[in-house]
Amino acid sequence: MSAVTPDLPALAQSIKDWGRELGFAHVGIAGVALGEHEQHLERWLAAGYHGEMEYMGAHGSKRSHPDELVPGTLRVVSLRMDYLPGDTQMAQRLAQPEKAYVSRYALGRDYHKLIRKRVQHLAERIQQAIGPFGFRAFVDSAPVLEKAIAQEAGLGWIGKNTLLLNRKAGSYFFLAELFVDLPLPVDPAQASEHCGRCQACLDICPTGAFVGPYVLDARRCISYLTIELKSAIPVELRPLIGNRVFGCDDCQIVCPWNRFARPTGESDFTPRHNLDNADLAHLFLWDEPTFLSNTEGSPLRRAGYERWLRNLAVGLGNAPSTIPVIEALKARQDHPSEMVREHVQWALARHEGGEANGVE
Ligand code: B12
Ligand code: SF4
Ligand code: SF4
Repeated sequence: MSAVTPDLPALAQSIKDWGRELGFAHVGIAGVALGEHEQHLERWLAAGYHGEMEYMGAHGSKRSHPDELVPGTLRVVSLRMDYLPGDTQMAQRLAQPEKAYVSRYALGRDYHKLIRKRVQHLAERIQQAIGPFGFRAFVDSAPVLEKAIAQEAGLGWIGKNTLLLNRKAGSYFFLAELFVDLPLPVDPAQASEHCGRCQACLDICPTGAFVGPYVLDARRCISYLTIELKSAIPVELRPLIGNRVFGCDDCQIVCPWNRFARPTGESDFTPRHNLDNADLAHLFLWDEPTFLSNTEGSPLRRAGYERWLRNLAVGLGNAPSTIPVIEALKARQDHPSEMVREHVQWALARHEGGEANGVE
């Protein structure tokens, strides 16, 4: 707690103003009690829906108790930053099976460092105003129930697609938090939800990953399969993945609230290397040094080269049987990775057997 006793309501307002100056679209303040979300998390873990993401269950009750993760925490400042870089023709790319679809959050610079730095700046501004106080900044990677906190802070509601939605901004944004030991006034939690009778996200999911509204079996989600899963992609799911090679946006594209999504003001999220309009075959021919240099500071690095090729091989297996597609696959038939070779074999077999999309 700070040495000076600050005017807490005025400080809360300043934190919101500074947050907006630092590029956040919305800032709210929550307490540390996350209520029923803890049980939802426990049930989800007990069902095994987290698959290989062992980190999701690895921190005991800290994930649902911010004050156990960082003792002394009294409030959590929740922040969101839009990431959609203008019109990237999502539906058009998904309808072009020879193109690679990279999910729209991953086209530009990795958000983790960028956002954590901004949250850190926010903490420094608070410190300038009130003197030393206890804080920790988080974005995505820590054991924090970010969407539950955001809902508590009034930033939106958790929709049936399990993402945080906002009536004025849809869902194409990142979440981040500043844990503080200051007893700031809290914002009203978002009490209403606005999905109503809609269930477009549940119906559109290409792999049928939703067990029901608000419950996702991550093991079937394309985002998990292409980014988190380290081993081979289950054969029965490969044809359903289409041309999605890194993440998936379908349950957001279809969401009516995303008509209100706003383009990001961050130039760092602008697509790099034509990733919003690249051919699968072209990306598959990047060698490892090219992959490493083209993905420097990008979220794509998380997959690593081997999994990148694995994902592209699946996309190519689902692409039309054209000469560039077949040639690209053949060029990687002898790749040193057993996993890559197996996915390439699968893809070539689809073309030989005439099972792939739009065989000529
Ligand atoms: C693990 C994880 C994943 C996993 C699992 C997703 C998931 N739904 O849990 C995978 C790899 C599949 C994934 C995918 C994506 N992710 Co992700 N992911 C996370 C992470 C690290 C943890 C999420 C979590 O806590 N899951 C635990 C389960 C239990 O939570 P849940 O499914 O959301 O369930 C909640 C509610 O639905 C509700 N609930 C559960 N069951 C029930 C039952 C009933 C009856 C009711 C009423 C409610 C209810 O309570 C639960 C707890 O709050 C967060 C970052 C973080 N630290 O929070 C990012 C995060 C959620 N991901 C994010 C993004 C952007 C994505 C993708 C869009 C990326 C992409 N384009 O490919 C996809 C979207 C897929 C989807 N529909 O969720 C953003 C979401 C921003 C937003 N607007 O909400 C986050 C917040 C990262 C960030 N800092 O910005 N992700
Ligand atoms: S991201 Fe794609 S695969 Fe995952 S739940 Fe949403 S629509 Fe389904
Ligand atoms: S698509 Fe419909 S049901 Fe799904 S999150 Fe959006 S509004 Fe809710």
